[in-house]
Amino acid sequence: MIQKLLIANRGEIAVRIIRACREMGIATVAVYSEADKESLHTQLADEAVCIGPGPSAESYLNMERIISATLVSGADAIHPGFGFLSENEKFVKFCEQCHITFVGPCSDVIRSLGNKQIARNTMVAAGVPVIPGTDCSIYDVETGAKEAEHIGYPVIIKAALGGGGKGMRTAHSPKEFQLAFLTAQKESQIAFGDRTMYIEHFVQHPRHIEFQILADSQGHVIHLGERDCSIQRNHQKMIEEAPSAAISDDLRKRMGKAAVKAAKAAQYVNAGTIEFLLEKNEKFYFMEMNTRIQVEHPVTEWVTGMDLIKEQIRIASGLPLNISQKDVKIQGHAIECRINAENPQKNFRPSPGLITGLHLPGGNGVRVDTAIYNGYQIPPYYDSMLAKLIVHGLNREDAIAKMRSALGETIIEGIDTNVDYQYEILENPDYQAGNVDIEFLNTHVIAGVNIDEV
Ligand code: MV4
Repeated sequence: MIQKLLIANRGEIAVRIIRACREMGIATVAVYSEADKESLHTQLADEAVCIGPGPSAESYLNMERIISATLVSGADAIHPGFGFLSENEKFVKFCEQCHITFVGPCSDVIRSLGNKQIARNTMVAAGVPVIPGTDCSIYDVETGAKEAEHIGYPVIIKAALGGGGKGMRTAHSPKEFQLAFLTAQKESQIAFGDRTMYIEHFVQHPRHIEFQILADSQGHVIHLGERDCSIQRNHQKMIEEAPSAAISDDLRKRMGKAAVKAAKAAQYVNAGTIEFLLEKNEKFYFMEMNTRIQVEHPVTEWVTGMDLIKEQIRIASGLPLNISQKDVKIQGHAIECRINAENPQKNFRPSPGLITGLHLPGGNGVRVDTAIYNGYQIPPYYDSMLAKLIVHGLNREDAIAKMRSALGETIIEGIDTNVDYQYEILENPDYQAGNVDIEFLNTHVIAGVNIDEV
């Protein structure tokens, strides 16, 4: 069993991991940047090591400093949280070479799934439904245009090493293809140093549905149901919920089977997420697999009663899963709203600064995951997410009512936040009817904000 864990992250996820360790009797080491000296994770951990200046590249992304901090503190494992080095194959390889347990899958699996073209082919071979598209890497625009003609327009051109929307362009007709391809490829070259592209049919107005899976090192794989993450802006999720209003028990069984098949095909170990696109006619397609714990994991925790961070740590310690698929029951409905320091009226411009007043909600069925406190100075260097507000109700309607109450009670003074914007989404009749897809925020005016206009 892991004795001492270093958390290579900051903010609410670092705090979430420290709390899980404390419950499990595992000692914790925080790493922090000079800008995070007063941060909650720095104060809550048993030990804390400064790893460099504020900018991430010099601290939370600095592999040598993080490995050194691990060895110096005598920690035997690293939990990467999400973002930063969590899906960095090179960092995980580094850990493996230093005999440090990485809480996540091994570097080979991260590399195979990080290349979306390879992941796609793995899933085709395993019989997991994928979106019609190319089965070979595409490097030049002429070959690409021929393939696009064959697939049928509209198409989407994606970078093999992409994900989260980078190096991705759509083309609705042959006329648009050349510019879209070259733009996506150039973006991929700059962001990933790689020109490998692939092409798929462009699925219009789908939902984003992702399945949580757990896989142990003995080869057992289970799924914990889905999260509906359709409410997003610029590939940043805003609201996530479990279960999805669009998924019947029968469809959940079929998608869950596909998710487990996908994880097995990838020889996956630890907690992972299979992303699908879901069409109105219940057709679903594998999109990519995320190899980290995700921001929105609490909604799955609440409908299944499990602690996903503890499960990750147990799996990384070599323990087998102590439940099987038939033990997984989805109970009630959970919703998460991400509270960001940003101004929706000003194109969601980030709003770092001093928190001068704070009241967070609580009570029956309300959970707040955050690292902020009254008097906390939000540094300008990192992600704008301040808190996750999570509620659990008997059903979706009940959960929406709880979330409206919780958002209505929330007071964060000194900076701009998206709390009112989130409240307005929950008031929207289409949202309340469960009538959502990935274009929701582009096709609805929320709090006077039309995203396509700003
Ligand atoms: C797609 C798609 C439609 N058709 N692929 C977005 C990021 C990356 N995970 C892949 N993405 C998409 N791939 C095909 N063939 C639409 C998206 C997409 C999207 C997916 C999920 C959630 C939000 C999204 C926003 C824009 C585009």
